[in-house]
This record gives sequence, structure tokens and C-alpha cells, in this order.
Amino acid sequence: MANFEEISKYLIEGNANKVKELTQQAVDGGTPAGDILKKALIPGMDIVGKKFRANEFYVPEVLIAARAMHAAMDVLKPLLAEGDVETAGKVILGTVQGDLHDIGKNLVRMMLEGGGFEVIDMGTDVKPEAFVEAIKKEKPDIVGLSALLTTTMVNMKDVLNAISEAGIRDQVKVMIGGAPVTQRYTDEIGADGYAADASTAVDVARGFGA
Ligand code: B1M
Repeated sequence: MANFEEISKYLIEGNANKVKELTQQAVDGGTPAGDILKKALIPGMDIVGKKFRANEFYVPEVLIAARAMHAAMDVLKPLLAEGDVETAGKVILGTVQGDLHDIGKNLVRMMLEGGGFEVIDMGTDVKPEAFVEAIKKEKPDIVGLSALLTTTMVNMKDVLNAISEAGIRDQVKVMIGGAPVTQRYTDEIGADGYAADASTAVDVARGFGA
């Protein structure tokens, strides 16, 4: 029986080697990849997020924990892709134009991938037209926009406008997030969903029912 708490503990400590080793052991012992993800890794990252918000963790600790999560995902991804967790939908994700922050977006990507979504990460400083082109090409279920600056979160509205002007607004759900973003702002610009953190992003994406 896999020790989920031990995996979580090493994840929170950012011990990538140990997390990878225990994840591999759990898989070899017959624990389903989806269980390791849901019962050890996601709860561990949730605690990392809580500690960050409480100023008990700073960015380096978050990055080190994220690296440990990546190490475990290297083991789990092929198994998740095999159908242990069914594909939940396709997401195009990016940080909006003018904004170079990507730590939170990368966590959102990791959580969504962990939750069974296929994610196309467009990186940072993504122009509205680039989102539109990607939607036409990739036909995602969801577009995820991240912004960390009060000066760039307004560019989320430009992305929504560009999607509407291209006549494809009804083809995608738009989820937004990032430190300055609120539910109120989400309603104001007409986005479909808001998530305050990476694990909530998975719930919101699932709630769209892709
Ligand atoms: Co910048 N920065 N930064 N910065 N930076 C902030 C955001 C700031 C609050 C710092 C401060 O002044 N106290 C401030 C913004 C002020 C404001 O607008 N209100 C700020 C500023 C001003 C700037 C510059 C302008 C500084 C300068 O050059 N004068 C500059 C702007 C550059 C640019 O983008 N054009 C800048 C640059 C940088 C660095 C490059 C040095 C670096 C970014 C490195 C990187 O991302 N690769 C950086 C960093 C690290 C920060 C802080 C310290 C940390 C941000 C972070 O990664 N948090 C930040 C201060 C702080 O927050 N304490 C700050 C950790 C991350 C896990 O949280 O990103 O909130 P977060 O993501 C969460 C949720 O928000 C949510 O889930 C994530 C995980 O739970 N979420 C989503 C995020 N995206 C989502 C999308 C979703 C759903 C949920 O759906 C799609």
C-alpha cells in the first residue's frame, strides 16, 4: 500500500529524488497513477500553496516543490496517458500580453495535466491574436489566461474581445486567474470562470464539463 502522506511530505520539502523514488515504488506496487496524483501530489501542492499564501513559504520553496512534482509527473504521465485517468479536455494556457510571470501559470498547467487535461502552454507575454490563432488550430475546450500585474490583467479583456471578434467565442470556455484577478473582475469582463489557485483551476475546468 503506497504511503501517500510520505510522498506529500517529501513533495512539500521539495525532495525531488525521494518523491520520484516513492512514486515509482507505489506504481511498481500496483497503486493506480490517478490515486498517487489525487491522494499524495495534489494535496501536497495544495499545502505548498497554503504555506505560500500564509508567508510561511517563499517563491524558491514553491519552485523546489514544483520541481519535485515534475519529477513525480515524469513517472506518472505515461500511465495517465494510457487511460488510468481519462482525458478531461484540451486547454490552451498562457500569461497575457505584457506579463512575464509564469510560476503560477506553470503550477496551474501541472495541476491541470495532473487532473487529466491536455494542456498547450503558450508561455508568457501572449498577444490576443496568438490566442485566437491557437484556438482555431488546436480547437481547445478551454482557454486559460493568467496575469500577475494590475496593469496587464486588463489585457484579458482584449483576449476576450479578440475571440469574440473572430466569431469563435461560443467554441471555448475562458478561465482566468492570477493574484490581482477576482470573481468580480471575471464577471465584469465576461469570462466563464475564475480560479484563485491551481487546484481550484482543476475544479473550475472540470465544472465546464468539456
Ligand atoms: Co513580479 N510582481 N514583477 N516578478 N512578482 C509581483 C506580482 C508583485 C505583486 C510584487 C510587488 O510589488 N509586491 C508586483 C505586481 C504589483 C501589481 O501589479 N499589483 C510585481 C511587479 C511590479 C513586477 C515588475 C513590474 C517589477 C519591475 O520590473 N519593476 C516586473 C514585471 C515584469 C513583467 O511581467 N512585464 C516583475 C518581474 C518579476 C520577475 C521576473 C522578477 C519574477 C517572475 C518570474 C517568473 O514568473 N518566471 C517576479 C516574481 C517572482 C514576483 C512575485 C515575487 C511572486 C509571483 C509568483 O510567482 N507567485 C510577486 C509578489 C508576490 O506574489 N509575493 C510579484 C507564486 C505563484 C505560485 O503564485 O502567480 O499568484 P501566483 O499563482 C497562483 C494563483 O494566482 C493562481 O494559481 C497559482 C497557483 O496557486 N493562478 C491562476 C495564476 N494564474 C492562474 C490562471 C488560472 C487560474 C489560477 O486560470 C487560467
